[in-house]
Amino acid sequence: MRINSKHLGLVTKKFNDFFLVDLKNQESFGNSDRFLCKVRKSINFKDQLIYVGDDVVIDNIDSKNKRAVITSLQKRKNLLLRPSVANISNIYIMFSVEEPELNLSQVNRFLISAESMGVEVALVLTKCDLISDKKRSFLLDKFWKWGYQAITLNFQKSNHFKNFLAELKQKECSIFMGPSGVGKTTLLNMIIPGLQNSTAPVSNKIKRGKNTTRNVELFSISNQSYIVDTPGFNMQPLEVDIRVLPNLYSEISKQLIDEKIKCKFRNCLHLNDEGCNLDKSFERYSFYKEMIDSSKIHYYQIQED
Ligand SMILES: Nc1nc2c(ncn2[C@@H]2O[C@H](COP(=O)(O)OP(=O)(O)OP(=O)(O)O)[C@@H](O)[C@H]2O)c(=O)[nH]1
Ligand SMILES: [Mg+2]
Ligand SMILES: [Zn+2]
Repeated sequence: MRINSKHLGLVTKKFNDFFLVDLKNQESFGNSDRFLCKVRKSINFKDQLIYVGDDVVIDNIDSKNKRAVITSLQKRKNLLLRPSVANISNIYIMFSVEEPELNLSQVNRFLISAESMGVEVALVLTKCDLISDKKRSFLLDKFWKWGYQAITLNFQKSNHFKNFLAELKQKECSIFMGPSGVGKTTLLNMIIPGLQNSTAPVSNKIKRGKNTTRNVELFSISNQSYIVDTPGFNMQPLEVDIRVLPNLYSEISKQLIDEKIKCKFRNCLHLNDEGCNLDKSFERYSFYKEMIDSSKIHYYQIQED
């Protein structure tokens, strides 16, 4: 795509001061449309850094050596932190049902942290070959109650991957996030023909992943669809304001919005608050409480008019 005779590109990888940029909309500059770029020295992006997923304008295109310079950064829709990725449309939280074993509190933290981004969030359960059909149904039912229709995968069943790929092709830019060793890169290798990124078995002793993927990288799966693979990390730091926390739990927001339940205080945290009318008999309530309790923000109640 040309903007004032310059070219619009997408940052797919970042290392030190260099960026790999794919030309958008398939303008052909030889056999590959990927350029190694630096940012033009005279440009000051007002201290804004450039991240994977950013749209940029490139100039000084050297099609023989595949080099170019980034001259400006386009406005971004959103920026995910840890890992830093821009312009995400869908977050896929990935967890294995075994090896490493499922930790529900950790699943919840990843989901809530993703929900705070304001984009579509989905849950993917991998390694379903390691559990019985009965256990799989049990988990599907559990997460349904949490508000998620989980996608279940099993690398012995290729039809699971085909269906999932068809879904991903409907999305603009999907990111795979979850702990190390759950199979994020394995999935990517299965859905992108020819890609053979490194994967590694979980360690025998502690049944944890080995942090195999080290970089954030964006891959094209069709003209308009991309997937981002990320390094796995086990603790998801939660940087969510507790005042918005209730809205991120579907079990709570359903009651407050759909069922029009009202508590005495407008900003009720639904703990032991006076006049709280929330039905707290849902499974994730203990996780919700833990999150609020661990937050250090001081909070004052405002009486409902
Ligand atoms: N049994 C079983 N093993 C799987 C499945 N998917 C992936 N694995 C295995 O799980 C291990 C870890 O997979 P990776 O793809 O490296 O995991 P990752 O999430 O990318 O891990 P990091 O890059 O460290 O974050 C590999 O040995 C895979 O072969 C599955 O469906 N079933
Ligand atoms: Mg990986
Ligand atoms: Zn309440």
